[in-house]
Amino acid sequence: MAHEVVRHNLPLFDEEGRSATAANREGEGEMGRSAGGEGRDRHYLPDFPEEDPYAAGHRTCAGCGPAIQYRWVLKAAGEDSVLAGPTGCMYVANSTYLCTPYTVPWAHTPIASGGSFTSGMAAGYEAMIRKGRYPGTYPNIIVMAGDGSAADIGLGSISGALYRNHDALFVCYDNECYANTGIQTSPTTPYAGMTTFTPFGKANPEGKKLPPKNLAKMMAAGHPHCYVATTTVGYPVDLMNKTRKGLNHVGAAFLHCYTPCQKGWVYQTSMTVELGRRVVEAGLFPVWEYDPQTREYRYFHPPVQRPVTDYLAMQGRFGHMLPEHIAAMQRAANQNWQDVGMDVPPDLRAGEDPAHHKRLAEETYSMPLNRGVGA
Ligand SMILES: Cc1ncc(C[n+]2csc(CCOP(=O)(O)OP(=O)(O)O)c2C)c(N)n1
Ligand code: SF4
Ligand SMILES: [Mg+2]
Repeated sequence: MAHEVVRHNLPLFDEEGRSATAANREGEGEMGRSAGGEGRDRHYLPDFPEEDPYAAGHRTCAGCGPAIQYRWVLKAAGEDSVLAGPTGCMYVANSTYLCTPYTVPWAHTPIASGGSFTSGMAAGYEAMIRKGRYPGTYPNIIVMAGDGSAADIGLGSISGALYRNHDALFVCYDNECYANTGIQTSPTTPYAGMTTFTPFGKANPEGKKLPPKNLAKMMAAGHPHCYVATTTVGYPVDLMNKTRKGLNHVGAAFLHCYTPCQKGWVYQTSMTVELGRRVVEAGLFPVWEYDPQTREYRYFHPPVQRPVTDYLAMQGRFGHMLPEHIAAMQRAANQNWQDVGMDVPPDLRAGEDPAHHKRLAEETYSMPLNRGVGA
């Protein structure tokens, strides 16, 4: 007789009533375009669980965005979780002989096979529970792959797992480069982002010439039966709720999370979470979720809309940008604003003209003390 597969149903965190911190109230802090910035911290100050299945003591860089994301995802998932991690910083920096920061089972996979390995774990737990060989509840099965893995080398195996609809959460932690091997370009590296494979110079003054691959939209469009969402380390409750929604969804779920890499992007280490908000407020990383039931997208409309320079000028990887490159970036951001159903304010529209800009290194912007120092 087949045994029933019992699944977790994780409660969501309350996102209401978190509209302001002290520095976020009218007149008390610089909040960019919207006076007072009401709602900017809507996803902050949560009553998070105390458990930390991703414990302190790992060896990632100070301010590492992927490490922050790992911690929030695992806090949301809890102790009844099993993990896989394809090769990348979050494998290499987190595991040495007989030592990992995980308090839950974790396995390393080759960079190309995060999806297939995780499919096997999911199918194995289903089969063992059905046959009565595993007495517990179906665990939270999670793989967290870098962008080089999820958007490039391992894209096929993750797409296959989504297509077959294995009951697991597939996360791409996106630091917009192949970080672990020395900051090479990946498909999600933004236009003009400098990496060791996209240096700027006379022939290529902007560095990277191509726009980033739209990984999450591709996953939603190509696997419409899956829960798909984007989030950033700037919005912890949003990140944790989308983790839980993905885990509660019976079938495959994909989460694309923006996670700054201070080594590769060259910014002040305390600015990781700030970048996670600014990238959204600059219109460069739309935050949304796709509901496979209704087949609709729900877009987050940030209360602050910033010029792209407010984001770019914090990072050394963009320090070489010329006026025409900044204008091209503003055009891309304005297109995103329209795509998510928001108006483009006149001064952001004016920013599409190169004459509106100086070289990035000379631009004034809203946080001059935190200017990147050059990659
Ligand atoms: C098939 C294969 N090609 C190349 C490598 C070398 N390699 C190890 S880690 C890594 C970077 C992975 O980048 P990403 O997935 O974005 O993770 P990150 O290092 O940025 O955390 C690469 C290219 C490998 N391990 N396997
Ligand atoms: S190189 Fe980047 S992704 Fe890797 S540990 Fe350092 S900050 Fe994190
Ligand atoms: Mg990466």
